[in-house]
Amino acid sequence: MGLLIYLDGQLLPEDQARVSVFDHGFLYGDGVFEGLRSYDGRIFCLEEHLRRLYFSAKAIMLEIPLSLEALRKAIIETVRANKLRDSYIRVVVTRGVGDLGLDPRKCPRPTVIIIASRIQLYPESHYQKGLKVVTVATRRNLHESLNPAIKSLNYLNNILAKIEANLAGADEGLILNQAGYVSECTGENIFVLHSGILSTPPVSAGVLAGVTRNVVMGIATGLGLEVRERNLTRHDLYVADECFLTGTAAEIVPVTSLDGRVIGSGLPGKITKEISEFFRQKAFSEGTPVYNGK
Ligand code: PXG
Repeated sequence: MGLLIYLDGQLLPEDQARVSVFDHGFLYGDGVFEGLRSYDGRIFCLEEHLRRLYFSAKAIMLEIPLSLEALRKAIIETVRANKLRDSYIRVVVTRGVGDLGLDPRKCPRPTVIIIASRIQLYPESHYQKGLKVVTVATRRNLHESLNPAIKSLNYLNNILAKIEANLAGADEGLILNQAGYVSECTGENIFVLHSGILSTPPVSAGVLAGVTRNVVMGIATGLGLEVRERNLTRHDLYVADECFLTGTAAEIVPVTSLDGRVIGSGLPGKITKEISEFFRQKAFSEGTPVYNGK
C-alpha cells in the first residue's frame, strides 16, 4: 500500500501528491526542511526539530503558513494516518509556486509537505566495523554566503562532498571549512574523544546544530565526560582514541578510519558504544506519542 502524503493541508495518496514545476523549491532549492524519526510510536525531539525548522525559515525570510502548533499536529496526524510506529519523517517547506524568475515576492504561498515513511536503516556492518571516512576537497559554504546552520533545500555543497567520498570508495566525506578546520560530514556531525574529553566543532565552524549532536552532548555530560565545542584539525582526528558521527538517520555511528589512517584501536570505541546505548534508551522512552499516550 502506498503512503499518504501531507500536502498543503490535505493527506493525499503518494501518486497524487504532486508539486508544480514552477515551485521555487524545485526551480531554485528555495526552501527549508527537517528530517525526524519516530521510535515505537513516539516522535523523537519533535520540539527541537520544529524550532530549527522555524529558525531556518526565518533565516531565509520564509513565512511558514502554519503556526508551530498546527504543524506539530499535522506531523503527528501524518504519521498516524500511515499507521507507522518506526518511521522517518521529512518536513519540507518551499517558497511555493512563482514564475521563472527567482524573486520570492512572486511566490504568494509556501508549499508544505510532510512525508512519513518506513525508516531505512544503515547497514549493520557500519555499526559493527565503523565507517571509512575520507577528507574531501570541497570546502564548507561560508557562513556569510549560505550559512550551513540553515537546513535549506540547497544541499549541493553536501552532495558534491558525498560524490567525492563515493568516488574514493569511502562511506562518508569529512568536510573542512575555509580555514581548514573540521566542520562535519555530509549529513552528520562529528565527535572525537581524547583521554576522556569529548570534542565537537562549534556551530561557528560551519556545522548544522544537529539535534542528535545536542542529545549526545547531554548524554556525555551525564556520563561524567568533559564535553567541549572547539575547533578541530585533521590531526585531532588522526590521534583520537575514538571518533563517531551523529545524525537523526544514522544515530551514532563509529568512525574507524580517516584518510586511510586507523582511528584509535580500529574498532568502534567503548565510550561510543556506551553513548549509543544511552541514546537508544532515550529514543525509545522519550518523545511525543503519536497514538494517544501509547
Ligand atoms: N549535519 C548536516 C549537514 C545534516 O544535514 C546533520 C548534521 C545531523 O543533524 P540531526 O539534527 O539529524 O542530528 C544533518 C541532518 C540523509 C540525510 O539522508 C541526513 C540529514 C539531512 C538530510 C538527509 O542521510 N541530516
